[in-house]
Amino acid sequence: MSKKRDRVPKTYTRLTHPLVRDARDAPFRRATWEEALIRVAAGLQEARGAFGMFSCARATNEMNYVAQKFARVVMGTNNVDSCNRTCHAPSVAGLSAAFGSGGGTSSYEEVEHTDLIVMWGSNARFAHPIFFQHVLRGIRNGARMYAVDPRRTKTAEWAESWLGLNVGTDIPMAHAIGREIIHAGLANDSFIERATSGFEEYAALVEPWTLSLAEKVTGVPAAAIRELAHAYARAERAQLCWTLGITEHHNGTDNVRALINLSLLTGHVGRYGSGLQPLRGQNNVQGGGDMGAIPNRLPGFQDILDPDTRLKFETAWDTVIQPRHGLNLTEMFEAMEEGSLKAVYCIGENPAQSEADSEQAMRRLRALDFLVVQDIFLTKTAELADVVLPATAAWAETDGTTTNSERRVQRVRKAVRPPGEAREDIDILCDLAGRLGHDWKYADARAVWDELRSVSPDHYGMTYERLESLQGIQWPCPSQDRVEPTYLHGRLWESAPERRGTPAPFGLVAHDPPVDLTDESFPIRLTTGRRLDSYNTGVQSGGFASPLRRGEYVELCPEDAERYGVVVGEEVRISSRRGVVVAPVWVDPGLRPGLAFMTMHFPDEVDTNQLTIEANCPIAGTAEFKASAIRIDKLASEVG
Ligand SMILES: Nc1nc2c(c(=O)[nH]1)N[C@H]1C(S)=C(S)[C@@H](COP(=O)(O)OP(=O)(O)OC[C@H]3O[C@@H](n4cnc5c(=O)[nH]c(N)nc54)[C@H](O)[C@@H]3O)O[C@H]1N2
Ligand SMILES: Nc1nc2c(c(=O)[nH]1)N[C@H]1C(S)=C(S)[C@@H](COP(=O)(O)OP(=O)(O)OC[C@H]3O[C@@H](n4cnc5c(=O)[nH]c(N)nc54)[C@H](O)[C@@H]3O)O[C@H]1N2
Ligand SMILES: [Mo]
Repeated sequence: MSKKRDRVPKTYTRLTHPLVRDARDAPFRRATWEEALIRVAAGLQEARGAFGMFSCARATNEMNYVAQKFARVVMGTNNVDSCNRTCHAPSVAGLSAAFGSGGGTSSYEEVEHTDLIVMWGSNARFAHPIFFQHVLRGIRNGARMYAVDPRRTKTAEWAESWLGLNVGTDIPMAHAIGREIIHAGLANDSFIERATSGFEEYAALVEPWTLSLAEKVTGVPAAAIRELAHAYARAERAQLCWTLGITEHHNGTDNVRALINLSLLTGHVGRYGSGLQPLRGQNNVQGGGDMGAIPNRLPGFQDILDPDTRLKFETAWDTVIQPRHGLNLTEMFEAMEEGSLKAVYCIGENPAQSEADSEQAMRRLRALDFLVVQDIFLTKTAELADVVLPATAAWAETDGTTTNSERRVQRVRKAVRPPGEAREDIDILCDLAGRLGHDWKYADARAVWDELRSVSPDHYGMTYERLESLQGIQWPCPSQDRVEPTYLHGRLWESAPERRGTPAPFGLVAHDPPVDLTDESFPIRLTTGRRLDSYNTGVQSGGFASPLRRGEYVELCPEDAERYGVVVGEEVRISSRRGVVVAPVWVDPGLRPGLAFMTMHFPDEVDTNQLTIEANCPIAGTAEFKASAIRIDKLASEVG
């Protein structure tokens, strides 16, 4: 066995005191909080009009509420966003376009009481293990499961049928399923008639997508596509779950719309056990968006373009809110390139390693006039900063709430004393707000939450007492004396048209293959994602050896390993049109010829994002992490 299998990934040291540098190239030195915050206040003061904030999807709702308020009130900008941009922004955009609200429609328990579970572009066994326990219970209760994923993942191993499609062919797959449902007479005509719009156009759009054409494009046998179509349409109740295999594409929002169409066609939405579940990424990425740490929405997912909504917040916050969308994370990086964004306040994000085309991202971060990073570890992004502020870890050292993928708000509590001089994110933000002329006093997290409740009708009914006694509450929760159904959009099933509300439109979306084309020079399709044993850029999960984790490898199917003459553990050079990395080979029979897989978990050892392409979904701003074109070369042949 190769020694490399025992590599221990980089250990990050916990930040315990502020760091500053005296010149751009000077090393960090320890500073007092007073000195560090004076510097940050000066840097931000200078950056008015050219400022952006990255907020932390691992931190609490309360912290995200204060962070977006800081951007909007103290800095006068809507340029505030988070890693939601790199993962589920297309889900939020697609669901909002169809139903007017961006949340997943069902609750976890519903997969236990459903007849069919479709896991589409989602490796929940690895990435959502708690949710997957509910899935397993559903299967035990008799539900059938289908997996649609280019790789035969651990999730797919539990499925009745695995549809191993080519990367980036989800729209052809969905359209062929839609066409088959229509042609087989399995569409839910009465639901379509009452609750949707645009069916005729949709039927015409999918008409060319015969099963045999779909087989050609997706690589999945026609019979398997037909079987899924019939199973989904015939099921009494069905849950369609998707994640990044759908969203991390240059047309991620279109992909999401194509899946939503299937629920509209069959009526699998708005009922207990039937719905749509985009399983969100980081523990509080749902909450971060709900709290307004996104450029187009105020807290409670309220529309920033609506004058009455703005007025409500302007009154509550005694400020003027810019009547336009701010820049999202992707656009902020573009604005850095143009020079119109000069300062960034980065809280609990590591974009130097998590952005697609990381060389480019690092170059842009380096070119900023002022970068302040507030984190619990000295990340690669923090290494580029002018000032580094040590925060407490939300999940064990802070009081507050977080919101999971089923929209459930739950309490988190301070259980551990933070190290050194680390301070809570909210405390740091309020201190800075004070230095910049805004006297914010919150006695505790609950005071922040109560302010949020006063401006967000969907959260109004969730007092801390109720959150504690009910062990979490799902939004919407407008009333203090009842809880709403566990699923959304029941209105679509109302018989009275006025109670049914706006019909949900079919999304008229067309197939558009990945941007980074494979050709003779770059013949292999690389898709990237996750493993059970590691977390994102590895900052929080690095530093320990485990028999479970293997460090970074480029995974190939056995046939390709043989074709390239490489064996497990052998280091190879992996090149894309953007960069080159070296990593050892792993052989995974769950892959298919022409398809390789790498993670994003060990960027200090192998920076996978040097290979990925910054081809962004124009609606959501999410990059095509799931499809780049690469070449693999033996290292030995180079030398020889
Ligand atoms: N253990 C662990 N859990 C995590 C994380 C972690 O780092 N480690 N990160 C969290 C975060 S931030 C997120 S966003 C979630 C992500 O959770 P997931 O989205 O489930 O994770 P990924 O592995 O990125 O991608 C899911 C699947 O998409 C498939 N895929 C790739 N291309 C395509 C395609 O074109 N079509 C289809 N249909 N499928 C495709 C991949 O083969 C992969 O199995 O996980 C969260 N949970
Ligand atoms: N190749 C490839 N790249 C990807 C993806 C992919 O599938 N493939 N997926 C993308 C996705 S879905 C995501 S979400 C991003 C993740 O991208 P990032 O969010 O940039 O990466 P993380 O490693 O999760 O960084 C989280 C940071 O938050 C800090 N932190 C944790 N808790 C707290 C807290 O309470 N307070 C503060 N202040 N800091 C805290 C951690 O120390 C860490 O530095 O990566 C994206 N990049
Ligand atoms: Mo994510």
